[in-house]
Amino acid sequence: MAQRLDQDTIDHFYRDGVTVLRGVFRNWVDTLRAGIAANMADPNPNARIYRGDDGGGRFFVDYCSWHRIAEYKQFIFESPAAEIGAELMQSERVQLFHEHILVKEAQAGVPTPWHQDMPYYCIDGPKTLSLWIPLDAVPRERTLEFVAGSHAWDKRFRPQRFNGEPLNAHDGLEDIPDIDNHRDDYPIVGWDLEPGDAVAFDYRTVHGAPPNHSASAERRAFSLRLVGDGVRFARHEGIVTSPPFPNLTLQHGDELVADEFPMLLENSRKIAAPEAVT
Ligand SMILES: O=C(O)CCC(=O)C(=O)O
Repeated sequence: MAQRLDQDTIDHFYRDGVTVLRGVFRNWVDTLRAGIAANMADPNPNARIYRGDDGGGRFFVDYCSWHRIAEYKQFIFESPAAEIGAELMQSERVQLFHEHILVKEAQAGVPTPWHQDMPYYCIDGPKTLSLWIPLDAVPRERTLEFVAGSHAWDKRFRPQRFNGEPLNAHDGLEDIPDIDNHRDDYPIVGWDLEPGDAVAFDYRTVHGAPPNHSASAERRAFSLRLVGDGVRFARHEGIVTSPPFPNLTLQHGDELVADEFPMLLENSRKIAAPEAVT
């Protein structure tokens, strides 16, 4: 398998827990835009819509639709995402965890609060990757931002819904620090992005995004969640996860073997979509 990423990019991902990949999904922008349009026309019952106090555009969030949205399935199984995942995670296996779409319509006055992804999830393990793919140009002032190096803090912060409600009232986790009021204390990074670029980050890296104050431009993003070698199912009694994956019968510590999480690549070999979902 030909190497797609240079060593500096891989080193950057390991050092900072985040890196930018320019143009890697340029040929998939139309497919993903069509998928998001289909998804927004037919959302899951648990899709969430957040609105700011000023009555501007919506912040639309949905996930786990890849088995019913043909364009998502095509992207997941046919794009170079799995190969890129193998290189960045330095992993023999790349498995789908899920996809997540995050659309901030023009004038959506809702920030994405600072958070880590890992504490929301029913998994644990060393090799994780989100590929956040913008489908509109995103200038620096409204891009997704990261605290460089926070993947190595050895912390798990309390997950909250994007309106600030905690996901679990009593999870024993600590609150995320007030980064917005102490921005100078943190190494915050973010990039101007073009459609089809991707920001690649570890599930432990702290990140957040400002509202979309543009008068007319949407900010559509497709976030692909991949996992690599050594990731296991993690169930904590009484704790709600997001996504919830209600049909899983896995036990805490099990390997992540379930139809929800198809293998995409193993030992450099790409795996086709399972028949049941093609
Ligand atoms: O798109 C956003 O505003 C947030 C994205 C995010 O938190 C994620 O992809 O994990």
